[in-house]
Amino acid sequence: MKHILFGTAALFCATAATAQDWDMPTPYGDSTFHTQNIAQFADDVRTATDGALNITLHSAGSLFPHAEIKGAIRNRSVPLGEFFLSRLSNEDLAFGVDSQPFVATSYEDAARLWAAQKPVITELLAEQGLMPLFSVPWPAQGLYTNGEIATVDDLNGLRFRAYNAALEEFATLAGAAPVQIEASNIPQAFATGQVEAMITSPSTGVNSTAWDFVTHYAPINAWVPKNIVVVNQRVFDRLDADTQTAVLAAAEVAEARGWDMSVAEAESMTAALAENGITVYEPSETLIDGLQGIGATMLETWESSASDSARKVLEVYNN
Ligand code: PCA
Repeated sequence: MKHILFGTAALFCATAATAQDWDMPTPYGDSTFHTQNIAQFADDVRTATDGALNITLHSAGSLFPHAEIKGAIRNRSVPLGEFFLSRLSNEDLAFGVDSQPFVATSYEDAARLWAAQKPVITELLAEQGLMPLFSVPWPAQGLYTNGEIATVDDLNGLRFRAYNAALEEFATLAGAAPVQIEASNIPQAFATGQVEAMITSPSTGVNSTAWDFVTHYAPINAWVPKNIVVVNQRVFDRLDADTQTAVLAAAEVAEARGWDMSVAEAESMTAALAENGITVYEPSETLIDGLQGIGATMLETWESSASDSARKVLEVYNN
């Protein structure tokens, strides 16, 4: 007994001496599958390192607002965090290719696009002392409105919720009036009349109880945008080799699990929208033609200002 107690104490001391606590900010709420996947990632790291690396999640922008998460990792306020990858398109359009309408619209496309994008953005992030750990897509983006939308003209004048520059441009070209709103603030933005339509995934529709404020959903599957989890390179380099290996292994597992979760949600969350009373309808050819036309216009603008890095992503993807 004495021996066992002594052993436990020694183990405790060894762990306590090297144990590290990492705070991890994320933008989305606890019911979001991305957050759940990251919670599992944190558990996996804790288990694999026998508690030597303890990651504490701070979801829904509770530690840092979404817009500040990348900067907080960069200046080492936190070692790692999650954000919506295409938010960085203002730094380089390479970050935003996944949010260009009708470039990659299926999981298969999205996987090929990520394969093309990953080496390029890894290099860009390295210039800022950041390293990607894993990236997971949202289900393809669909259209939420009150009443059915038959043509692009029906979007004219609608106050439209947006979450990045590309969606803002898309809404504007459709004649709508975009307003930037974080996912956690969607219900309030609709309740107060700040917005009356949106494009997002079935997951975010369900997580924000869209049936409380819209009647119709069309799976226009316009793009498949991703979240990314990024770690500060210097902080990572200071981990011992075993812990580094454990983090990278858990990240690889989290990326595969996250893509599977996303695929499952595309179906189950669309069904949940219908179960909760939303009319899910197939978009008309006229509507899709019109929206694809906007996508083509956006791609022209994109090409006129894209960096060599951004061009390379699209080139590799298209070949
Ligand atoms: N949900 C997030 C990003 C894309 C998505 O499906 C949002 O609406 O903010």
